[in-house]
Amino acid sequence: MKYSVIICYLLPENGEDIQVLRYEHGQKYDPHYDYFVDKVNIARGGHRVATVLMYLTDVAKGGETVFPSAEQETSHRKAPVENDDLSECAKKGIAVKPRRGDALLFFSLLPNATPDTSSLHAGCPVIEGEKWSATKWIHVDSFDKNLAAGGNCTDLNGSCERWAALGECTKNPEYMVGSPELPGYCRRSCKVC
Ligand code: PD2
Ligand code: ZN
Repeated sequence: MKYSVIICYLLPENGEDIQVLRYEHGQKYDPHYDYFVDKVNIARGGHRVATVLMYLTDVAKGGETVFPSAEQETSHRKAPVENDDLSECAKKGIAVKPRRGDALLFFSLLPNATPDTSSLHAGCPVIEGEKWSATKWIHVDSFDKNLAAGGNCTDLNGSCERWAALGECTKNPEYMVGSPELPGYCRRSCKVC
């Protein structure tokens, strides 16, 4: 039999700072992927590989996190009666009802490190009560490191040349040039590499 072993490290330095979200009645998080498709975001720590979503409150009605494109394994299917508890939005996919103290871990990349389109997810509208959650996004590499900065001297934004001509390298050095720890996005156009 052919098989492969996948080793996935979720190291502390690969994580972004925790982001706390508060949803009031009617508020939601539209469907999205947590992985990025643009070079600039991928440059810092590479793709987001995993998300840990912590629920800080119970929510009386709504506020579920729903995965509309995911397929549930038959062995993990829940009893239909539990569905009564879910909002209409949550019934459109696999849903997790927020419960204070619970955490949801999901992956946005496939084992071959390419984006997993079935990781599409959303926060359903809060129907009753208030929802607080905390998100920890974890990258494939250190989030303190700009992977594109290594030896190659490149711009990470198509507008770098124009911005450099307008004097942005000196007006906005943090973004344009950066520092040795966290190189900027327009190092080539700013002639610092
Ligand atoms: O708070 C949520 O349920 C939620 C839903 C979708 C949070 C995120 N995405 C996120 O922080 O990425
Ligand atoms: Zn998300």
